[in-house]
Amino acid sequence: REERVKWFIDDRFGLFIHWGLYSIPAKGEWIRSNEHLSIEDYQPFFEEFNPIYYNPREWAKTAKAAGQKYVVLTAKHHDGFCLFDSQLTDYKATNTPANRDLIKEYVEAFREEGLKVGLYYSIIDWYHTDFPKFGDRIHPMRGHKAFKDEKTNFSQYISYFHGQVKELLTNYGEIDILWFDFSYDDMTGEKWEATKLVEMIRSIQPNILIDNRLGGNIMLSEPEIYAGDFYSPEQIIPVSGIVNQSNNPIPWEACITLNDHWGYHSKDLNYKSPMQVIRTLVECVSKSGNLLLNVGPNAKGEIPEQSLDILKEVGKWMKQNGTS
Ligand code: FUL
Repeated sequence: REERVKWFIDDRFGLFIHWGLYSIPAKGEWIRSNEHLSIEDYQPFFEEFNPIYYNPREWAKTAKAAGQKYVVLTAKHHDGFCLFDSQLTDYKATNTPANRDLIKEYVEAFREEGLKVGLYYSIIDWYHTDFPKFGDRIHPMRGHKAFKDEKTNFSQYISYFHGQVKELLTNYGEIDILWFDFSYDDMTGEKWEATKLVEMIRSIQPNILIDNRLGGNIMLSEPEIYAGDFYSPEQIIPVSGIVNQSNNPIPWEACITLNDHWGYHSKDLNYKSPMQVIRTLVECVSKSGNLLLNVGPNAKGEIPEQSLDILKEVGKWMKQNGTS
């Protein structure tokens, strides 16, 4: 792991991008779960998805100017919609009015700007028929009587999940980070066949970094193989860095939003000030951690103006005070 994480520890600052069908209703990426929307309720957004201003080159330039060195984009979030041209589902950008593989353009654009490229992949899937619904804690159809006696074949979901990860690792050249999200309740790493998954990942791309969320988010006690390369505190900065059981520091990356949502939310104007963001970055770095700072582009593919303004200010500060 030590060799693998070298660049990551050195780079320290990345851009997180949450973007998908949920950008259209503009109430954050959990809308289906929060409002108990069925697949049918959500379908109009699939039919409407047409990000005419999607220009990942612009995004990449923005990130670079802010002093960010790497990026992570939601290839698939919990709603199950894929920004990439998967052969394993029809629920993908190529079948919407967008009509193309948005991940391909993204990977090429950021690589061209010299940034390391990561993909977020949701383990949770609210679209797949074989993902448990009725008894689940967060599924949009939890407790819904129509699903009470539904039989799901979880192993089919696992092959789908592993199969999609394989596609992401074989169709877009070298990927630097796989950011899985997330395990809960009894959804431990073994439930996802995480050991097998990680072996497959490493056999295709041995240098890729994997976050710690395959295994119930408990890096310190999971078996080494899928414990992950870095810890991923969310919306918080650990009080004094993070150590493992033998008291050695382990790599970590705080992921933090600019307002109070990950996915685009048109009414959430509770943006942090550039000063707060700079302080957050400094605090992470001073505690030997990274900062993955989030933006949520809108349905047309534009990063909100307020986020761009913050990133610009951070960039100015980085130019004066950063190391490169
Ligand atoms: C969480 C997810 O449920 C959120 O939607 C977001 O992606 C965040 C980074 O991780 O666990």
